[in-house]
Formats: sequence, C-alpha cells, structure tokens
Amino acid sequence: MSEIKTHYRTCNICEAMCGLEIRHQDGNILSIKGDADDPFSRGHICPKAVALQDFYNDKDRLKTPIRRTTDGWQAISWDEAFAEIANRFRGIQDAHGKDAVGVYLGNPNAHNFGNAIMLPRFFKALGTNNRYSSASADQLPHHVASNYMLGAGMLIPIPDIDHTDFMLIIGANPIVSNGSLMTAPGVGKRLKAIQQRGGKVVVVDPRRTETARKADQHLFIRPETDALMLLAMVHTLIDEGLVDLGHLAPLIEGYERLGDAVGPYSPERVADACGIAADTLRGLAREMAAANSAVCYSRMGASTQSFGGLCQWLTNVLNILTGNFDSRGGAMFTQPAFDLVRNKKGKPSSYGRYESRVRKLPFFNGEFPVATLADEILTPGDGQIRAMITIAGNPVLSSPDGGSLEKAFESLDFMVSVDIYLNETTRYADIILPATTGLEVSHFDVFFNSFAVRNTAKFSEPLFAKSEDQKHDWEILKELALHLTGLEDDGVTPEMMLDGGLRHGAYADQGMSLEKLKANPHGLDLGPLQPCLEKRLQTEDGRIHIAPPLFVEDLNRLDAFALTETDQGTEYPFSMISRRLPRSHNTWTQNSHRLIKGKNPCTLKINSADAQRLGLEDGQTARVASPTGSIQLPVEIDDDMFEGVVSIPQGWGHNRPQTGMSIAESQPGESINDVTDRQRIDALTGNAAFNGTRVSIQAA
Ligand SMILES: Nc1nc2c(c(=O)[nH]1)N[C@H]1C(S)=C(S)[C@@H](COP(=O)(O)OP(=O)(O)OC[C@H]3O[C@@H](n4cnc5c(=O)[nH]c(N)nc54)[C@H](O)[C@@H]3O)O[C@H]1N2
Ligand SMILES: Nc1nc2c(c(=O)[nH]1)N[C@H]1C(S)=C(S)[C@@H](COP(=O)(O)OP(=O)(O)OC[C@H]3O[C@@H](n4cnc5c(=O)[nH]c(N)nc54)[C@H](O)[C@@H]3O)O[C@H]1N2
Ligand code: SF4
Ligand SMILES: [Mo]
Repeated sequence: MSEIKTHYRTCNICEAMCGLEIRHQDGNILSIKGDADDPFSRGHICPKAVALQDFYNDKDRLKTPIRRTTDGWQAISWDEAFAEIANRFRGIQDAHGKDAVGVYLGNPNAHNFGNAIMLPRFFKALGTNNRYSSASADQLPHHVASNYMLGAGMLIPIPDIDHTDFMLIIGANPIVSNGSLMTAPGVGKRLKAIQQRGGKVVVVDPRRTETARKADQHLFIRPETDALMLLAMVHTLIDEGLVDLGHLAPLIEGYERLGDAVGPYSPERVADACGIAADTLRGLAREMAAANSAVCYSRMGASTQSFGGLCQWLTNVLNILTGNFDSRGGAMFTQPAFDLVRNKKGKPSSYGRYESRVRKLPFFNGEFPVATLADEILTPGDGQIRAMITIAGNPVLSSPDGGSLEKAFESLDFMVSVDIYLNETTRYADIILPATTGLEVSHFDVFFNSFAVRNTAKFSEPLFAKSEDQKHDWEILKELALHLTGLEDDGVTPEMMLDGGLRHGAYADQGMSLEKLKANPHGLDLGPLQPCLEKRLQTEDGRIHIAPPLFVEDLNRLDAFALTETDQGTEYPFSMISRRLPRSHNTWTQNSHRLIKGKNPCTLKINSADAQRLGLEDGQTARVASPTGSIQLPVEIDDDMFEGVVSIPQGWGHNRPQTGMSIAESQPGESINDVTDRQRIDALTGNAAFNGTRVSIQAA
C-alpha cells in the first residue's frame, strides 16, 4: 500500500463552491470532508459532496461510447462515433439547413469549466441557431433584467449577505439549495450572522420552508403574485417619500417612467391577490428603507413563474430605491478574476433578434426557450429540428411537459447525447458519448466565481487520472468541432484560455495566473464585494435604466392575469409548486446509495385543511393531474403549506423503462414535469413557468 494522500478541490455539484478535503490511498477514497482552510467555505459541506465517490465508482456510469441498435446498446470506438456523428449532422444540415440540428445544454455545463470555455467553438462549428438550455427553466429573467437595466446579461446583482442588516428572501430556499445566483457556502451560518448582528431575515414563500423556519418572519404568498407585492413596495417607497438613490442618483435613467408605472399598485389594491395584508407590505417597504443596509433577493420561486421578468426587474428597483444597489450590505457586483462581462459595452443585445419558428418566442443570449423545444421538433415544416445533441442535460425530466420531449426525441432522424448515464433523455440518443466527471476533472468556477458573495478564485486539479479511453467533456466538444469543420487541432486547451483571462483580468496587477492558483490549492480570497457598478456598467449611455419600456409594458399582462383572476375554477383548484431536497441535485444524483436511502422523499405536501376536504390521509397515494398529464405519489400532510398550494420535488421520476440507473430505479419518485405545462411561460423572457401550475388532486 502506498501512503495516504490528501487532495483539495472545489465541489462542483451546486453553486456553493465548497472546498473539499479528500483523503485517498491507492485510488480509494478514505474520506471526504469540508476543507477548513478554504478561505471562502471555511469547512462547510453538505451530504452531496460525500457522494462524489459514488459517482466516481458508479458501475452504471458510461465509460465508452455506445450506439443504439435493434439488438440493444453496443460499444463503439470514439473514432467511429465522431465520424458517424459528423457525417449524420452534416448530411441533415446539407439537406435541411443548419438549424435542422438542435442543441440542449443542461445544468452541469455551468459547473464545468472546460465546457464553459469550449462550447463557443462547438457552436461555431455546428452553426445552428436552434440552441436551448436549462437556463430558460431557471434564471433567464435575471439575465434579461440585467441586460436591459445594466447593459450585460451576466452582470448579476448578488446579495451582500455577510454585511446586510435586512434580507428579504422571495422564492428561494437557500438552506436546502445552498444558494443560487448567490454563491455563499455555509449560507445557514451567514443568515444566522445577520440575526446575531441585530439584523432581520424575512422569507416570502407559499411554503414555510427550512429557510423560512430560521427567519425572523415568514409570509405566505399566493404563487405568481410576487410582482404585485414588489410593485406595492416600490409604490410605498415613492408614495411615502422614502426613496434614497444614494451614490447612484446621477446614473439613474427613467425614474419618472417608473413613478408613472407603479402609480396604480397601492398595497391596498394588491393585498388580496397576494394574500398579504396591505399594512404588512407597507411595513416591509418602510423597514427596508429604514435599515442601515438591506437587500431583496428573489430567486427560483420568483423566476420560474409567469412574471419572472417583472419580478427580477422589480427586485433590482427595490434595491436601487432604498439605496441598496452597489453598496455594502445591499445587492452588489462581484469582481471575478476571470470575467464574463468585460468588453460588452455598446454591443447590441440579442434579445428578440430571432423568433422561435412555431410559437414566436424571443431569442436571447444565443438561445430559444426550452419550453418550445418539443414544438420545434414535432411541428413539420421549413426549419424543423430533425436531429439533436444534448450535452449534460436531462430535459425529459427537467423541462415543462417533459413527456412531450420523449415523443419529440423519439421522432428525430438522429440524436446524440454527451452524458455520464443512460437515462430518461439519453435513452433516445442514437449515440451516447460518455464524459469524465467529478473527481476526474480539473475545475475552475467560471460562472459561480462571478456570482459569489466575496471575490474569490480557486483552481482544482483532477484527483484521479482518467483512463486512456475516457474523454473530458471539453475534449469531446473539441473533437466534434474538428470533425464537423475538418480543421486541424490548434492545441488550445481550457487551461490556456483560463490562464489568459486571469492574466488580463481585474487582478492582473496582483500577478493573477493559473500558476498562482495552482500554488494555492485552498483558493484565494480577493476580498469583500466593493462598489464598482459605474466601472462595470455596460449600457451605451453609461446609465442604469430603472424602467426599461419592455418591462413597463409587461405590466399590462400582469394586470390582465393577476388582478382580474379571482376564482381559479373548480376543475383544477390547486396551485402546484416545486421543491428541492437536501439529498438530491436535479435529476442526476439519485444513483448514489449514500444519497438514496430511507423513506421516499418524493411526496405531495399538502395543508391539513385541504387534505381533510379531499379525504386524504398521510401516506395515502394521491393522483395529481393537469391538462398535461398525471402522476401518483404519497401524501404528506404539512401545515407548512399555504392553503390551496401543493408542493412536489423536482428532478425525480426515474421510473421510465430502459434506463441504466439501477439505484435511482429503486426509489424512482415521480416527475413533476409530467404535470407542468409547456404553454405556461413568462411571455416577456420565455422562461418556463413551473410555479402555480393548476392541478386537481384526488385519492388514487
Ligand atoms: N418543475 C420544475 N422543473 C425544473 C426545476 C424546478 O424547480 N421545478 N428546476 C429547473 C432548474 S433550476 C434546472 S437547472 C434544470 C436542470 O435541468 P437539466 O440540466 O436538464 O437536468 P440535470 O439533472 O441537471 O441534468 C444533468 C445531466 O447531465 C448529466 N451529467 C452530470 N454530470 C455530468 C458531467 O460531468 N458531464 C456530462 N456530460 N454530463 C453530466 C446527468 O447524467 C444528467 O443527464 O431543471 C429545471 N426543471
Ligand atoms: N439540494 C439541492 N440543492 C440545489 C439543487 C437541488 O436540486 N438540490 N438545485 C440547484 C439549482 S439547479 C438551482 S437553480 C438552485 C435553486 O435554488 P433556490 O432558488 O433556492 O430554489 P428552490 O429551493 O427551488 O426554492 C424556490 C422556493 O420558491 C418557492 N416558490 C414557489 N413558487 C413561488 C412563488 O410563486 N412565489 C414565491 N415567493 N415563492 C415560490 C418554493 O416553495 C421554494 O421554497 O438550487 C441549487 N441547489
Ligand atoms: S453545498 Fe453544493 S458545493 Fe457545497 S458540498 Fe454541497 S453540493 Fe457541494
Ligand atoms: Mo438550476
């Protein structure tokens, strides 16, 4: 036996960027713990990181390319796979145009620096505009709001959680999710610290969540009425003369337009719709204005709904009007060592550059909304998608009306998946290209270092070398690009491009480079967030557009929908929302025996009064139905649910046939997206509107 070694790296499962300390010997993991010397995460870790060893050792994980044949899956060589894929894609594109090949990118792309850096080359080689990703089932409204207000979709305001005195959390459950568009490892401690320094945490959520339970105040809200709540708060600030623009005053453009727009939304007018008393709404606005520093942070609950764009715009407005934008303890801007925002100034936005063919939905940031991917595959005509490649994504389980994608993928002429598993999506592929993952890859958080609550930088080496026959995601992308174009390999690697970005970035004067990061395996702390917006702003006129006309106009849609909608009708009387679970990440971590054990957590949470009315008992199986479809799952009576609202986990449903995840199949759960509706979107941004899907519930 050789000696025991210790390896330090960043966990790349979720956005929290926890530092890990991994003891290993002869290729075996002895322990995975939080790295106490990581200056950012300071030892924080969650159960999912320990499962990294399960993914590494997983017998079900694909290691060689496979091809679907009438006799089942057959292993093929990489050369054969690349040649066939290039040949088929080119053939289809020659016959039907470039856009006949579609791309779907899943969430792990954002956690994989090789992909972040190599994807543009792959896109260029493929030349299709039919690109889709999980971003339009997630954070798209944040990008559109930043694009219109600040001139760059990637310039996202981040709550300065470590310095704020008042945090209003709308539609986020960071105690379980560990934070999103707020990379803040150990978020529980950071929230507690707000309270310990005399501050206050308020949570607005239709469910009294794990985060709400730790907060000072929790307010139930009717799903999809957050924009009304935010409008009422903005209204109060202006109405009561509480606006203080602080150092940004000279930069604000559109203040009058804002005042006109929010005029009609008094707290009294929206209170009933939201289910929150007018006095409470006024009180919240006053508290935010009075606090030394305050921040409103709204996330998934406020994004994946019919008014996600309005919510993210108004969240920014609230922070700006209370003097809490780009200022300590408010919503601030990270200054990452590798910057995604640089040199965007004056570049026209791609919002609406194209319309999707079938439903005329807006193009943004190189993509169309995933809610219309099935339409683009299933609807015949010029421009129809006839072939697909999915890269690290499982849209059959993760997209609204995922079942429609099963029919769509089945109908394709040709499909490729780059993935680590044979799963609900990849089983439709003709060829699956397996990538390395987790402990086999080097890592730098291109995205999440940009969304972190401190300026930090860290590079992780792979712990285990890949076998000769394995390829990294970025190598697969690069090979595909070379096969598609016939060009020679220029030898460029993600590490070279990262190094270049670091050397020319914000910390160049401190000698920032890949070498420097490699010499600091616990990571580098680059200090707390600092006011920097004037410098980072990318609008052509150098101002902050506080009331972009596109957003103001969208208020008409809100009026038509929310203020007039009273009785929701009796056929689908419940409003369905999703929840995340501490021991799973989206759809793909359920093949870890460490994470999947004990009671089935994929339950329907329902308030006791609602359950009683329906005659449902705890543990009984209920049928949840919408016009899209139905699922059956155990009832969990829970008075942490708002009346009329039910909650189901996202990311489950490993009960489809012919997949290759044996542990996941032992506790499959049901897919909430067999019930959600792909017609429900935020029409402004095209984001999927999962929250508030109307459903019926009855004993199964
Ligand atoms: N109803 C409802 N639906 C939702 C949500 C919700 O809250 N409610 N949440 C939405 C959100 S926020 C998101 S981000 C999406 C996620 O949607 P997706 O990204 O489509 O789903 P994931 O489960 O993240 O899929 C990851 C895929 O990548 C594979 N994979 C894992 N690691 C690697 C790797 O290193 N390399 C490669 N090549 N493949 C890998 C996995 O096997 C899996 O197939 O779901 C969305 N869907
Ligand atoms: N353990 C775990 N952690 C994860 C993930 C995971 O699957 N598991 N996924 C990761 C990913 S991809 C992401 S994007 C992040 C997301 O991280 P978060 O943004 O924290 O997302 P959720 O935990 O889904 O919390 C959304 C909250 O919104 C509430 N909600 C639903 N509808 C509404 C509404 O209309 N209004 C309001 N105000 N609230 C509403 C829900 O009850 C829920 O509590 O989490 C990441 N972290
Ligand atoms: S919180 Fe996220 S980054 Fe931290 S250990 Fe858990 S999964 Fe990994
Ligand atoms: Mo996500």
